[in-house]
Amino acid sequence: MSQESAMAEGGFWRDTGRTGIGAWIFSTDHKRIGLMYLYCVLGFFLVGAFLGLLIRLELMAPGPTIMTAQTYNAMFTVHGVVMIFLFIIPGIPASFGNLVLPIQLGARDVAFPRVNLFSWWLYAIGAVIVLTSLFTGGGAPDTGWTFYVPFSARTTTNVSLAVFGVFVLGFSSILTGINFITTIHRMRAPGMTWTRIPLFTWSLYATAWVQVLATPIIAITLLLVVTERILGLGLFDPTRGGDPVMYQHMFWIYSHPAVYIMILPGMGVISDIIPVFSRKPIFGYKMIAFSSLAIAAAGSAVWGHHMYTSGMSDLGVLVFSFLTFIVAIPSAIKVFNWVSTMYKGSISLEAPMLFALSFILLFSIGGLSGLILGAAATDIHVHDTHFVVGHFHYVMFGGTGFAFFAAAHYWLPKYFGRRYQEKPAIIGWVLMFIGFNILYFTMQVLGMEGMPRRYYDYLPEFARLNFVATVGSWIMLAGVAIVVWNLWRGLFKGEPFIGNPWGGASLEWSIATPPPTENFEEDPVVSHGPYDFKGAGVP
Ligand code: HEM
Ligand SMILES: [Cu+2]
Repeated sequence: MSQESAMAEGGFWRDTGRTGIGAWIFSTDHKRIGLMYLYCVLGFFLVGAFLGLLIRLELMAPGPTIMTAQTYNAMFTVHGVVMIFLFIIPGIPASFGNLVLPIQLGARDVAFPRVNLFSWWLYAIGAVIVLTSLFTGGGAPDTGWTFYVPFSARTTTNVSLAVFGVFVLGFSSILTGINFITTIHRMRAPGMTWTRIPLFTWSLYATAWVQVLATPIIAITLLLVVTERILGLGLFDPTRGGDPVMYQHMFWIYSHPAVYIMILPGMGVISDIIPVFSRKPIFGYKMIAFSSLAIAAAGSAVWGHHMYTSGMSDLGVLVFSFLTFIVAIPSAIKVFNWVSTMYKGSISLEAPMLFALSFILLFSIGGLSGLILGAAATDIHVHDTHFVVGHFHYVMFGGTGFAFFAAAHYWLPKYFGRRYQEKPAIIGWVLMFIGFNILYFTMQVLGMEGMPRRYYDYLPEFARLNFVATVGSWIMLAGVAIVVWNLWRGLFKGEPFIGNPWGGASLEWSIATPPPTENFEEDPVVSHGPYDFKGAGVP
């Protein structure tokens, strides 16, 4: 079928069978499931961003401004829980992973399409439970997203229901991981050798192992918090012989690897975009693929760097600090290879590339501030200050968040058959980028000057920079609003997007736009690598 006739037929949008909403929430088509995830995670991102705006408004000036201290505690907790568990962990793998991975492998769907649909249902149910916890019981949880004991065992807010929701979300994540691992092992088209797998899919492979191996630990940990609250088991409660530091170990044994669930898929997006918009094969393909696995493996052994000040032996601190520095090596390899790919390339600065370039810069700033935190001596100075908040926003939002929007501009036109307008995309990106740096760089300075995190109020000497940070949040969110609105309008009403306008060489660019229900008219036989533009016949 030619590109034009696929467009006329509407590809997978025009599925036979069910109609209406049933055609979506009961569909096992990976593309529909990917889009359902996308709408959900984007919705939660906007909710979380709105809460973030309110937190910054409260902190705009010293003293109480727009909310009480208790509301403030609930605000930053819910902001964190929504952003971490509902947006950034499932964000790229569940939405773009589902949309793109099977096609990049030359498969008609994932290995277990029904399990895939079940994962989405678990995600939706988990999300509903988490949201219900805000309005029922003793009110929205106020513990921070880390649910640290002993406070989380004692507070009368609705912690039990919230962590139960997170527990359900964990199963969704594990099942997606199992599905992707199996798909990558078993469903590759003839000729799709391991070294011809596009790097986005490679990054999802590494991510999936972390999802499968680490997520059960948080599930158990959160169940223990519930038993602690309901049965008073005393595992973590020192007055009953328990150990609160044990909770922190269990929490971070999952939650540090989880930061790699968040960032690896983002790095995969960047690895796919940079070569296409530089018109050059990726530099060091094998090193990038291998470094994903190295990050996943080494990153699972560094959890203790969150606990330098919680009480452990000096030797323990030394070992965790050493291991933390090792993780920086494969991350730096990736940055080096992206930059080398661009060297002497023919770079075109369209929206996906602008988001990808800003990813590299912002992620690098975040990673370098991670080294300051990873060195125990400097960490003791900035631990639990706004420096940490700045650090993880640089990696999570500057990294994964920008990669999410890079992916949206890069791949979504392929699925919708229409594209956004370039100019508003660029204006939105500029505002996001400027506002972002005003907001989070200021936080890092505030942290170094000693402003603690999660406090309702602060000393007058921090007033000016807090004001600056709040203004930054407005600029950034104005940018986000323009970007989202432009994407939304463009994908439903924009000009047609047909063929292979970016000039990609991986398989998703070889099929019709929008893709047909079964992805491929005929089973593909792969004869070239994902960045072999000549082999793919791209000029
Ligand atoms: C790869 C992406 C990364 C993400 C998504 C990430 C995310 C985070 C988050 C969410 C926290 C705060 C946890 C809390 O609420 O207490 C944090 C803290 C920390 N991060 Fe990262 N991080 C990343 C990379 C790194 C790197 C590369 C390093 C070091 C080389 C690092 C070192 C640290 C340390 C030591 C802390 C603890 C700081 C403290 O509480 O005093 N991180 N990170
Ligand atoms: Cu960590």
